[in-house]
Amino acid sequence: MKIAIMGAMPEEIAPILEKLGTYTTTEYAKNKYYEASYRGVDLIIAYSKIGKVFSTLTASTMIEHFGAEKLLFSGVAGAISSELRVGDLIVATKLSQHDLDITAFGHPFGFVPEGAVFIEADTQMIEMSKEVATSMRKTVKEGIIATGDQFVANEQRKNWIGNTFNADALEMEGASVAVVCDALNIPFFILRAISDAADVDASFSFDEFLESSAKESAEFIMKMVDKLVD
Ligand code: 3QA
Repeated sequence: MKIAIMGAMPEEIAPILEKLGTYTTTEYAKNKYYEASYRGVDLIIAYSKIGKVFSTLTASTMIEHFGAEKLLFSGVAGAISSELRVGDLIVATKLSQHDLDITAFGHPFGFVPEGAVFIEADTQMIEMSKEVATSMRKTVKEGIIATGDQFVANEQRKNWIGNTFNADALEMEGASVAVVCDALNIPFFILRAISDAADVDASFSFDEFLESSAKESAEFIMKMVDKLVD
């Protein structure tokens, strides 16, 4: 079994590489891929760089080139739901691209022909995450994640995304990874820890909490891997 663990930024996978200690590094398609053996399973780990295009490339590479059979994403997100505070975890039930817009032709936001507004994550791993949360004595919210090529630092834009997609959190990679995994039939799990509220203070909050929130997410992801191995 080969499991992919991806993030977008170095900080999002650093705690995972640190925990593993030893791994090999391979350069491919202008990125670095880290391979390790962990409790009898093969792991392929990478950060994609920011945004939908780079995350599409990395997810595709992990699956098609490195042979990943499941994909877990670990990272941070901006909160939309007022229930979510910095450090809180959210598991995506489904994801949508908030910046995909051919509404001029009467289509809904997030839709293109032969696509779908929402892509659903693997229900088995979502179920598993509930057990992991219980064992870690953590509360994890399940919700909708909206993805776009924008760092949202604007109450109006955030509320529009929240209302249009019923989204609870937003980020810049989840939905593109979801599209890849759905197309290639690879079960995927997207976890994010809140770093900011996507409002006027977002960039400051992000800078302050990126590392600690990324660590929260990474710790949970490794417990998910443990559960998958058990
Ligand atoms: C932001 C990261 C990108 O990979 C998406 C973090 C957290 N808060 C967000 C928000 N809007 C959109 N996405 C997010 N990630 C990249 S910009 C900062 C780059 O560092 C999730 C996310 N409010 C700059 C260093 O020069």
